[in-house]
Amino acid sequence: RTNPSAKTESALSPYACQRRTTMDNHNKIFTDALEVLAENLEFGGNQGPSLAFRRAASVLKSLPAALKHLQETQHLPCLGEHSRAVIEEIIEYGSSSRVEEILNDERYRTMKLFSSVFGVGPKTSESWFCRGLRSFEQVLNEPSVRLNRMQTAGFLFYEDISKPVSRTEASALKIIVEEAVISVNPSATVSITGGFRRGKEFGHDVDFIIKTPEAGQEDAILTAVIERFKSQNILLYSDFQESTFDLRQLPTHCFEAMDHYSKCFLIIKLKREQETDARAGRDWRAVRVDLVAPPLERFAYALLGWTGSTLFERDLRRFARLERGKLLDNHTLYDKATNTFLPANTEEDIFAHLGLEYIEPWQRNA
Ligand code: TTP
Ligand code: MN
Ligand code: MN
Ligand code: MN
Repeated sequence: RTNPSAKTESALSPYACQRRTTMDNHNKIFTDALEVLAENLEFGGNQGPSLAFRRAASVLKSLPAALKHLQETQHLPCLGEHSRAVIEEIIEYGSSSRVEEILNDERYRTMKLFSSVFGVGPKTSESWFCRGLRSFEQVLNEPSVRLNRMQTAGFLFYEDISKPVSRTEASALKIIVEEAVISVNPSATVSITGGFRRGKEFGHDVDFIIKTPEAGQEDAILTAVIERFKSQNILLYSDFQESTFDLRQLPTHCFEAMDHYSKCFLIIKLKREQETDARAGRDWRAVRVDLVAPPLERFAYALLGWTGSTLFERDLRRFARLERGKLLDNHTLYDKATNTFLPANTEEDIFAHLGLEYIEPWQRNA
């Protein structure tokens, strides 16, 4: 009963970057519920409380088996009173009354619907909801609503881009992106990053990172790739953001900040392999694609940052700052004790600088 090794054996780190979390989630019934609670709080602008539910869900995702009894959560980190009550109710009754209530809530449902549109975030969704709008039809017929270019594309291609992208489609896109990149610069390479690099079977988009050996070519290569897609008549939407990268900059303290690399958010026509959409009279579907092109010496930091998951990234930075006195972001790793930047050629180098065991991309689904 007082096995001294039992405690260390079951000790799970409160940091996602010290846990191995594969796609094999044995506690989906609990994590789905906790994530609905988190999302509902985010829709109300309550990021802090929502993070508690996100962390609780993440801990459960890393467990080797399904929870059967509440006592099993006793020694787990990041599980607060609220999360435990939700888990207990689900163990006992199969669902959480609070979660069911949220899923039927008009505000939650409308916010969920509106923010599913490319270019529409929680702020825009909220403002539409507050104006009494409840459906896409009402939004599109409301004279006071002014859609920006991204949102216009989001509605135009909604049916296609709200459908998950498969791994097969991601591989087909990789060939298209690779062909375009190599035609512009034969020594550049393309790697898949984001959710597909973590082993996901489906994604909301496909993320690619481009490695260019020549310094300062990052903006030029992306503009040339975009031009090539245009000339191939497969470009449906493009938002190119040129590099604002400054080598002297210290890592940002704010996680949400976008990075400064040259990047573009695209909607691409992807040819369908077999059946053609007879009704729509077209043999392609629209797919969201993100491209990022960091300078060569920043590749490892950018790859690590773009691989995700969001919670894994958040905890890497938090761990670096609180446990190691180092600042990490998508561009660099800075040691506050010695006032030096720590160089890295690979992701392994960054984990080593932080004194962390290496976590493979498919183990970062925190
Ligand atoms: P997403 O493509 O949003 O998410 P995902 O690939 O994990 O999941 P999904 O299957 O739904 O597409 O983002 C991928 C990673 O890119 C995420 O960890 C955040 C990161 N990212 C940055 O680091 N900087 C940026 O400027 C942007 C746009 C994304
Ligand atoms: Mn398993
Ligand atoms: Mn993605
Ligand atoms: Mn993306």
